[in-house]
Amino acid sequence: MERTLILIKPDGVARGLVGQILARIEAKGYAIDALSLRTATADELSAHYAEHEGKPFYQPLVDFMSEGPIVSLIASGQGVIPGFRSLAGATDPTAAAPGTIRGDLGRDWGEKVQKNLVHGSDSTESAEREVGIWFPA
Ligand code: IDP
Repeated sequence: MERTLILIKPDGVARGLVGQILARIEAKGYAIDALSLRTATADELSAHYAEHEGKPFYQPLVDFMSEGPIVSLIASGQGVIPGFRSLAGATDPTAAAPGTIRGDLGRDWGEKVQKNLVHGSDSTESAEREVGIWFPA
């Protein structure tokens, strides 16, 4: 069964949106197979965002992701990788379409980083790599 790695970022947890976001994932028909709430370690974040290292928003992104607890979860179901990215909406919450998590619930962005509530893996390879980072067991 296809699976993906989803993060509810510190802005989503701080704003009390965990329940609403999980409800959207479940309402779409995806199963939640593992779930954890805790503050990410520096190693987890540098591994997770390795592809962005060197970009101007990299350090602000890592700082933002360290601001508070995050929810990491594995969701599964047919087409869950593109399906969750479609539920999440465009990276910029202002541009994200209404009906999506970012479009309906997101608004704020940092000076240097998009505070856009959620992350979802973008391919099978990313999903397996990211599951290994967040759920090493
Ligand atoms: P995605 O989360 O929509 O897949 P990615 O390109 O993987 O977007 O970027 C990872 C995260 O880095 C984004 O969710 C966002 O928080 C931040 N980000 C990406 N591009 C920019 C940018 O151009 N400016 C500021 N923040 C960005």
